[in-house]
Amino acid sequence: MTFETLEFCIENNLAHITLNRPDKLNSFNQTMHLEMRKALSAIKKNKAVRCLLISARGRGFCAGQDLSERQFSETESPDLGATLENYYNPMLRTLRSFPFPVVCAVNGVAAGAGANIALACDIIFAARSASFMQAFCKIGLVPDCGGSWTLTQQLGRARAMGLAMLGDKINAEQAVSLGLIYRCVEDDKLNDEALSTAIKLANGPTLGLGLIKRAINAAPSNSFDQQLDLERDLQRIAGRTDDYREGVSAFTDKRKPEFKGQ
Ligand code: LHQ
Repeated sequence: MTFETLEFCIENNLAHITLNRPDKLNSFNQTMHLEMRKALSAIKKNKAVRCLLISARGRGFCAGQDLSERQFSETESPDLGATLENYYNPMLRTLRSFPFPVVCAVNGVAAGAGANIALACDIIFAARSASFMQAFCKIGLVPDCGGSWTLTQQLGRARAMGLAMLGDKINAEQAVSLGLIYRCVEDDKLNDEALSTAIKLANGPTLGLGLIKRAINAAPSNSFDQQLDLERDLQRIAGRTDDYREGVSAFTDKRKPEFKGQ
């Protein structure tokens, strides 16, 4: 599959999408939306995929929606809700519901929708020089792509409100200490670190990893009791996988497990 705004490949159980409009800081224009939809749909259909890595070309990760495509007229106002409904929301729902890990490598500025797409991934690495910015308030908009949810869940009301209303840039180290991302790495190590983690996950106990994702994603809306019940149900499923058997055998035999994702 060849695209104009993305690089896309699936190799050895790992799908890799690279945002590739570096001159416009990888902001989402219509072509990129359509290509992203096609890439995600190809991943959904390919049962061999066990991890997705999202990275980006150039000095930015993604500056959100391409603002140069927004046409204003005297008589009509744009329906941004439709853009969310048709493009961003399906993308975010797909990333959250993939039954395998989604790793993100944030190489530079991640602004607006670009920040919240990154924050919706499962394991987020950022280069030391990267930054995150809820740019929406600067142009009169509301955080989208799940940002109002993610920020509130992860930071609490006061800090979510501050970042969303002031649009301050935070750097990668701050994002780690706030609990927004997993790790900050040196700029020249980012791609290697994210790729080696993605390869490791693509060779991991995929069903179990997918169940971990379900448990952690469900936790914010569950009571402790409900979560205990969910853990019981998911562990029942995990305990019946070949990879659990392999994990225990490898432990007993003192060897490295060879997980098949089954
Ligand atoms: C851009 C963009 C951009 C086009 C940089 N578009 N060209 C959802 C539903 C529907 C519609 C509305 O939106 C949404 C969600 C959203 O994402 S809303 C938020 C949209 N994003 C923004 O408001 C961020 C706008 N960009 C910026 O504030 C800055 O560019 C940041 C802080 C990201 C980076 O600043 P610098 O490092 O100083 O770079 P720069 O501003 O010089 O940008 C480099 C180039 O990229 C430049 O093009 P040029 O041809 O002049 O070199 C920019 O125009 C272009 N670019 N963001 N979103």
